[in-house]
Amino acid sequence: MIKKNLITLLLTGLSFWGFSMGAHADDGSRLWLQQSSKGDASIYLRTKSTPTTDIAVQELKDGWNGGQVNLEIKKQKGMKRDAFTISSKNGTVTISSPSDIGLLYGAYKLLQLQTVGSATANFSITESPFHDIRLLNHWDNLDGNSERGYAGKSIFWKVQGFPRTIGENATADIRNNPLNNTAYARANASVGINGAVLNNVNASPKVLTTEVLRMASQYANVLRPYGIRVYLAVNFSSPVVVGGLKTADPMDKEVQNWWKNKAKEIYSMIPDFGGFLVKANSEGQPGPMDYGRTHADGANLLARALRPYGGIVMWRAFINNPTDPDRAKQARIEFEHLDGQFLDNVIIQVKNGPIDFQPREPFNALFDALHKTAEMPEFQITQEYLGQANHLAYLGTMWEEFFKEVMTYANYKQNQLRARYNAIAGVANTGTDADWTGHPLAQSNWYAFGRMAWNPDLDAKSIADEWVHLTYPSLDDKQHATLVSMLMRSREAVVDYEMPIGLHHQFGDSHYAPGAWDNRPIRRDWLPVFYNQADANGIGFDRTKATGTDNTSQYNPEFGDMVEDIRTCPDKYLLWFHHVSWNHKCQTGRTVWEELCYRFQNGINEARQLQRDWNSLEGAIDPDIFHDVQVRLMTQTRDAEWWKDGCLLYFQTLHGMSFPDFLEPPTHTLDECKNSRLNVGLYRSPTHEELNKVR
Ligand code: BDP
Repeated sequence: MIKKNLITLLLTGLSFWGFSMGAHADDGSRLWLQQSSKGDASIYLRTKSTPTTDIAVQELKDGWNGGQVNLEIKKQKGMKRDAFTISSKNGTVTISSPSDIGLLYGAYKLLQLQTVGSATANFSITESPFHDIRLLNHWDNLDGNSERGYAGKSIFWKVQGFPRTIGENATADIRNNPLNNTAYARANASVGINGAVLNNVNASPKVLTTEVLRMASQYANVLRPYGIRVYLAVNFSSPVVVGGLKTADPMDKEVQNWWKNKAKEIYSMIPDFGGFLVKANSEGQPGPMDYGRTHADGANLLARALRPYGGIVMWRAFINNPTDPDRAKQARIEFEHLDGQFLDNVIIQVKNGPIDFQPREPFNALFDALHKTAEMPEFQITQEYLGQANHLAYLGTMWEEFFKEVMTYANYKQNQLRARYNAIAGVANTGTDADWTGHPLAQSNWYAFGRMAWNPDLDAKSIADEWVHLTYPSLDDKQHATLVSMLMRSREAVVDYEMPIGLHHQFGDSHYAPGAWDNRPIRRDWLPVFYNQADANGIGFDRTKATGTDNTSQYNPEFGDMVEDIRTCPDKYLLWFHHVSWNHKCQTGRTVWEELCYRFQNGINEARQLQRDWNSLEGAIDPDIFHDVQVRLMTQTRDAEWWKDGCLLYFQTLHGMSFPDFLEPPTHTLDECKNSRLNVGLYRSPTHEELNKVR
């Protein structure tokens, strides 16, 4: 008995020790911001100091291992405010920029070059952002939850903090720890992100109460020196719910005054407030159409209120109340005819693809449909449809594909440059988990978003390479290459087992597990069977002009004609644009049925390869992080197997063909797949609170 207790005690002690030591060693919370300085650099500020230059100087003191660095403000004609030059001559480095924030960006860049190994004695670089407004959208609710957040709770709003203690007791402490305020701001500034929408697009009207605005202003104070502006998502009914008015009709004088006064109040608290993000008349949210008005009437109402202060309105084009039988056409149908009616401080915010953040989508046909209205892409950094925080899916490759497509087929750059405001947004994957993003390797997506928002010409591989250098600087060359290659292959693996050859939206309820058979009596266009259109003869959603919904002619002919013609439509979009027979020959020479089997199997093989690759890094990565990722990769492989069995067994019930020899026989029955509840008990890493308790 005594012996047993002793052993238990020992074991508890050991695991406690092991856990806290491990967590202390590296819990992932430092992100890509590793510090390495010997602390003897000479940093000279050749300009008046500001809170922002103070940070730049401090970052260099903490991190720079070379000799002297000079920081100087230099206005140059045609140079953007955020741009900077770094030049190093015989080891003396000068960072110059037209603004203090440009100096801070330059300082972070210099430190990154040092870690990557390219801050040599003589070099010179100039960097200038392509997008002027580079935003994170946090889908965080005031009650502390985060919509489609898989990394714990909201980093901004406390679970218990709203509405109970809001007001006098409210503190704006990001992640309950004042030190972490700067971690969030530093991480963003280090990749050039310069704005944050602090709350969910499904916005609570309470966001515009004075109490919440006061909290937002505290965040603004913390973020301002890092060049980050605060924005809020607002509910179109706010004048009714918060203001007590009878209507929110944009043509009503009282409503107009209410927004004007609200803007005045906001700017008295947050002088550099960025503006509003609005989801209107979509998925049950109120909007101008409730009053027989248009999107332009609604957006302009808010734009007029913010205009005197330089604020913008980001009006979302994700209108998920389809009037057309094909949801992919909706955004363009809703907005094209309104071109020219929006004020120039309105930007239409468009999801990259026309359906909803699937692992692969062609670009939304609304890009390039508006010629007098600004548009901005919305990416989803949080992996709602890509295995959430369980699967590895580096999204740099997806965004690179998007930029290539819109630059080739939709005049992306020209359109951005002609607009008064040139912006881009990403739905954040941050939460209260110790490592911020749930999956430790999903930090790469936050990083990649910032880098591509700055420079959409960057390739995903070089960003992955940078991120691995910065986050795991102690890997040797071979290990480094292994991790970069894992990132680079990861998203295609997810595509293979979740949406091979353009088959899309096959998700069950939680947007996690397969649901290809799902045919419940709910809205048709929410159901997998609607998107797969599978029966005994064939599969795929016909969006052609010839026989389908004619989504293809919404595109510029160069792209539209290519995907319309089944001979030139790339396999990756085959079932997105075409309904084909199971025996149709793909470009690979395999039939559609064989190709689907081949892709699902490949997805599984790739997931297993990710496991093997990761295992080869054991000992080179902090043990806690190593173990954390190892468990998630195991889950990913398990899920890939369920996806294959679920989808293929279901399709087989329709056509009765046998499985090709190369396919591993199923290990689950279709009934098991239907009841798999894969999303229950998702693995997640400990939150800050839990870690603190253990400590
Ligand atoms: C869908 C999400 C939902 C969001 C919606 C949106 O499932 O949670 O509210 O998009 O973007 O992808 O508004």
